[in-house]
Formats: sequence, C-alpha cells, structure tokens
Amino acid sequence: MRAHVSFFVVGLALVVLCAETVIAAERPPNIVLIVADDLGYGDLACYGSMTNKTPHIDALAASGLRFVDFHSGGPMCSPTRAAMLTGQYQQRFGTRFDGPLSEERDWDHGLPHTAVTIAEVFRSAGYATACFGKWHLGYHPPFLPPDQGFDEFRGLTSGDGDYHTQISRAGRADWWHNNEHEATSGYTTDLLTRYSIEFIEQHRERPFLLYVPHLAIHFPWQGPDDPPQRQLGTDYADEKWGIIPDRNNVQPHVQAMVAALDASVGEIVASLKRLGLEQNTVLVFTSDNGGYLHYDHKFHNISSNGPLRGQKGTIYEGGHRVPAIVVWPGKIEPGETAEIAHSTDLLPTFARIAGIDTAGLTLDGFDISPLLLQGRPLPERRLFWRSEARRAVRSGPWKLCVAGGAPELYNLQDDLAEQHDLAAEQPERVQELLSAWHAWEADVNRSAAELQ
Ligand SMILES: [Ca+2]
Repeated sequence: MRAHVSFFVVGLALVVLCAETVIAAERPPNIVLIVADDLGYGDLACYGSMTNKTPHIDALAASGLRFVDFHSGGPMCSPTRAAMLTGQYQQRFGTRFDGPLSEERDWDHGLPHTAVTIAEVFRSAGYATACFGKWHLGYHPPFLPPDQGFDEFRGLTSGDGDYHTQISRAGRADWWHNNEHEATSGYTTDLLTRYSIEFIEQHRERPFLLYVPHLAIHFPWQGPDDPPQRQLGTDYADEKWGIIPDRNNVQPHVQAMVAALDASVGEIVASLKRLGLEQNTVLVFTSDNGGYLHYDHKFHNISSNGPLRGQKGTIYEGGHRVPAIVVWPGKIEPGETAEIAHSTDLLPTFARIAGIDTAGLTLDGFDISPLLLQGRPLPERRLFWRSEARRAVRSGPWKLCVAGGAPELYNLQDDLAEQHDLAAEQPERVQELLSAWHAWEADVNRSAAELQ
C-alpha cells in the first residue's frame, strides 16, 4: 500500500512538474523596468555609498548581474527616456531631445508618434503594458503613454512634481490616469509602488511589461516626512528644490528619498515572489542620468557619483555612467560585469529574451542577451553623446569629450576619474574619434530631418 501511495505521489508530482514546464515554455517572461531619476553612480550601497542604506537594491545586485560600465543615453531626463524606450539615439528625434523637455518651451511637443516604443513592441506581441511614474516625453494628450503603447499610465508628465501635492514646477496639477488628470493624495514614490503591485496582481496570468520611472531622487528634495511645498497656480521655477533649511547639506532629504525608493523596489520584488512570478520575470533597475553633487553651487552635498568626474548634465562619466542591475533568477548568473552597455540596449535585449522579432525596427542598441544569459563578451562598439554643445564618444577604454573647449581625451581604464587629458599626446586618436563623432551626428541628423 505504501509503495502505491509513493508511486501515486511521485506520479502526481511529475504531472504538476510537467504542467509547470509547459506553462513556462509557453509564457514569455514578464519585464519589469525600474528607473530611478538622477540617482548617481555612488548613491547605492552596492555601488559604494557609505551614507545611503539600500538593502533591497543591494539584494537585487547580489542576485543578478551588476554593471559597472553602463551608460544612460543622455546626462538628463528626457533624452535618456527617449533613448531607453525606443532603442535609438534620442538625437534621431531632433535637437529638442538633446536636453530635457521644458513645460514652457515644449508644452505642445513630445516624443514623435512615429517613434516605435518598447511598449508598442511588447503590446503587439500580446503583453499587458503599463507606465507608472514620470513620463517627461510630452505634457498632455496626445503625447502621453497611452499614445505610445502603454495600456495604462498613472503618474506625472512633467520633469518634477511636489512629492506630496503632485504640483508641477509651473504650478499645474500634474497627476494623471491615462489621458485624464486624476486627484490623488500620498507620497509619489509610495503611490507608484502601489500602482505597480496592483498591476502585477491583476496581470499575474498573462505576460506584462511594467515600466516604473520613479521621480525619486529628482528634486524637489522631499523625503516622506519632509513638508509639502508647491501650491496650484504658483510658479516654482526659481524655487523648484523643495524646502531645504540647510543648502549646504541636502543629503538628509536625499537619504530619505533613497530609502523610500529602496523600499519600493523591495515591495515590488516581494509581490513578484508572493505571486510566484519571480522566476519568470526579468527585472532591471537603473537610473536616467548621474546625480547632482551640487546645484548651481547653491545647494551642496546632494548625490554621489563615486569616483567619477562631473555630474548630471555634464558629458563626463558622472553625467551618464549609472547603476544598472539585471535580475532573472535561474537564468542570469549573479555577478558583476565590466562590459559596456547603454540605455538603448534594453529594447533589443528584452525583445530577444521574449522571442519578439525586431527586424523591421531601426535600433542603435545591442541585444546584450548573450552577455546576460551566457556570460559572453559583447562586440566592440562606439557610443556617442550629444547634450547641446557638449559631446562625447566612447571607444573601448578611450573617451573623447568636447565640453566647451578643445577636445579632451581620456583612457578610462587607467583614469576613470578623467583627470589626465591625453589629447596633446595622441592627436591621431583624437582625430579618429572626432571623425567618428561627426559621422554619427550626420547619421542622426539625417533621421531627424526625415521626421520634418
Ligand atoms: Ca533625471
């Protein structure tokens, strides 16, 4: 009798196991893309921060692949978002995307509708798609996420909003549900967490792409316990930072924002675990650009970019080398990689992992799934930045920067902090990289001209 029972139990287990295998094979993985805002290379404990406590993101880093040479498409918010969501250099959409969209100047503009976004790619493959957070690629319909492939959108459209009153820098109510304004109350980071978990719960039975572009840790620098600042109808262009009693030390506010961001990541991961989705979800955590060390020399001790030179807005490494962690339990070997990757790589990589054909798309990014899944090195390539008058090109260890004066040349392998300009010693390399940069610019400008 005991033998029969054992046989029955083993048989049942096999049936269950086979059923699970079939489901896993039929169902492509969920994609969760969490993007922090203005989070510097040195702002996480797992990237060397001695002041910020980030246990949940550190746990992600320990369970996934941690990049030490990952770059945002631009050193500012809108440019990187345009690149990340399309897999293309944002300059292909025109010089407007060299810098952040502004509520005054760009009110009636947005990411062109002809741009094919990651949400459109995944939605057409049957995924449920959602964006909860800061859009900053258009301010009102028809330039919001619902017209760029997202089934659901909740959050803000401008570059920054009060974390408690959700009022934009220009004094507008800036909280949306799809294409409509929505009244809300709560701390922005926590609201986005709640929406994300609700979405995951609702879509546990079908593949989903969840994009969570947190506002944290962009100004206004307000932790959950800091006071609200903004009121409707008041312009905060000259007072956009929140209420900061000690302008020499913004760190306490930022620490609280980082802690809330970390808790959000922890809650999203916990919900995936609770629903049994963790093994079938690729989760990425990254930032849209480097951190502010100071703001206009008026506010100090804000973020850390670790050993890197420069900060948000510059084309030195501190402007665009950002934290990036990719987790897929059982599929991606935990560890650290020094391979060079970029915001534009996410779309082609996710698509490959999900088995979606991208043959018809113009993509600048690489499919980095061979690195993620097999640990294979990536092919050599050049990366380019243009942020208004500032420009840079990266080729292997070499980085050419034009930051207003003569071209500067650095060898990042020996000089990560970009302190020793080798341009005078290597004029041929400078010329070669400048030529590459000009060829790239001609190419992206052609794309932009075709949009007109
Ligand atoms: Ca940003």
